[in-house]
Amino acid sequence: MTQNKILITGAHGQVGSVLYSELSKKYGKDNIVASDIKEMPSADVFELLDVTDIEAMNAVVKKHSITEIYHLAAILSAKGEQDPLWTWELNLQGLFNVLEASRNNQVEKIFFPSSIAVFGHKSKLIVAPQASITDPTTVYGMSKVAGEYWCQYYHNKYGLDIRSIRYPGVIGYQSMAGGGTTDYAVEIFQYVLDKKEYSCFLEKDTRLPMIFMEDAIRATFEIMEAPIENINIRTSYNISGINFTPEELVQEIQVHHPDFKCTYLPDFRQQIAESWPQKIDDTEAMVDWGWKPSYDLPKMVSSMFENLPKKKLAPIQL
Ligand code: AKB
Repeated sequence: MTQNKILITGAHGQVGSVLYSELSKKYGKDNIVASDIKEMPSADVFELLDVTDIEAMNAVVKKHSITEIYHLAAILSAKGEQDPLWTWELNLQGLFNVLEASRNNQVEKIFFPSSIAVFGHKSKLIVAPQASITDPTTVYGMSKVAGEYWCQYYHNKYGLDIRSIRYPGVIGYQSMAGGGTTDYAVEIFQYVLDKKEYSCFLEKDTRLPMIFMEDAIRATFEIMEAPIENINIRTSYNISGINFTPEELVQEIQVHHPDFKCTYLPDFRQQIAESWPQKIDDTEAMVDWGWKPSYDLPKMVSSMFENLPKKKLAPIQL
């Protein structure tokens, strides 16, 4: 059996950076090629890579004889609204380049993260089913819906083994979120530790699906390691972790820090959040590849406080 050589795009980002360290533990640092448009001193093998540049993408895949790609490079929902055309270009051209470089260089497996941003007002927003109307309100969501179908198309037409998850908002102590609508649930913890009041950009009763980083990474590994015959959905699987409102999160934080205060000053992200589901139905992921979340809200908040003080969150700029 040949050793996997894994390329991560967007390795500097919130999820990419944690995937980098977890994949390094699993396969050895020498076998993981981190790439981003910003240097990453913690990576042993690093490539400065603009995913919209097909020649550069092909060159990196060839140079390292890449067998798997985790394509994390993307502009998220809130940031994406500041420059819709560039968001579309980066998110879609970046994906096309990954798909083409994979097809032309015998890459065996690809991971493409989709998002709860694929849903919209016409979707069932109390609990979004797997097979749902998708009518996204953001260019990020539009790029993820289109991306899901392109992944399915490359699987059907060229046999590429692309696997995908619709991530809820990801919350972790390892890295700062950047550019998303669910970011409040990460940022708030740094304010607690700095003993500062937090002004939340969503209304206190806006319920959204979220997932703790450990669960998100485990789900990613589980879908990537599942036998190929178990992957029945080639667009993207719903996965569910927790769901809560800002007010419920604040109440749980106050169990640990009773003096913590939060005010609510909704901005444009409120409209985006209102177009997303409150919960998502992940029955297919459970049935097909055994998905099961392990963190509820109290366990997640406790873990954040156990781990955060050791490491101040370094803000990530897009
Ligand atoms: C965002 O808020 O844009 C992301 C996501 C849910 O995909 N965290």
